[in-house]
Amino acid sequence: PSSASPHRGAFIVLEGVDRCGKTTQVGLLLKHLVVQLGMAAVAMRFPDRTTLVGNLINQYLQSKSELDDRAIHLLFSANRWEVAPTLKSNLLEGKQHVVCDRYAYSGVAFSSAKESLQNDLEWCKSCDVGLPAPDAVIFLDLTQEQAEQRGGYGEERYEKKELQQRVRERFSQLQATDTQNGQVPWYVVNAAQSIEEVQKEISTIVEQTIEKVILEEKPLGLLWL
Ligand code: ADP
Ligand code: FDM
Repeated sequence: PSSASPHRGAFIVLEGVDRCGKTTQVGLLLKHLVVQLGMAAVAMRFPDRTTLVGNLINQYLQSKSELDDRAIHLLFSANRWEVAPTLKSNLLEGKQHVVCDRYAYSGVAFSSAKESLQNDLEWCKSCDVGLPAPDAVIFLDLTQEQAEQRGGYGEERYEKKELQQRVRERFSQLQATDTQNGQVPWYVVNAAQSIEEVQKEISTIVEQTIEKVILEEKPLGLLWL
């Protein structure tokens, strides 16, 4: 890691299907950056269930309320927009690296995996256009079959086999268009490895990303613009 003083923090997003290990890895990565490397870093996650909008999302995910597919999609997006000022301020004023558990990619992948929205990928994306763009998306890749073996699977609304399989395909599609546009680099990590192996791969990617952001004085990008 560079010893140069950062002009801003790097924005790292971890994505993947449910149970792929995002929560585990965000915690380990944060510890690595803060404790081992002495950097300023914070963790964030979406949905952020602590806000008013997040509360509505939480009720929906726990099947305590019903909402139209477009309405819940807009709430997930609104949840990012309401937290975006904090996200930006962490990166730009606080100069802290942000390690984020899920982002707009989950938003589009889950909504557009639903039958009612399967032909509306562009509409799904449009709500999140212009949000802060990540400097790297780390995709923890795990098959639905492998995810199902892990603890706690099936508790919430979206933890169903067919939907999760379509979600995984949508992530691939989003990776392909991001790669074509050349704005946000994606890194696919095999999440079926041990926790330590996954962590090692993630740390390497993140350290390289941070170095690039600092050395090239990379400005914060705008998502899908
Ligand atoms: P997510 O946040 O993506 O849903 P979690 O980090 O909560 O995933 O992990 C889901 C479950 O799988 C937890 O019980 C966790 O301890 C376990 N787990 C996480 N990473 C691994 C791994 N590499 N190998 C085996 N089990 C794992
Ligand atoms: N999810 C998450 C969405 O459907 N749209 C979104 O924009 C986001 C951020 O919410 F099934 C889904 C993905 C997952 C559920 O996520 C809750 P966590 O990571 O389990 O809290």
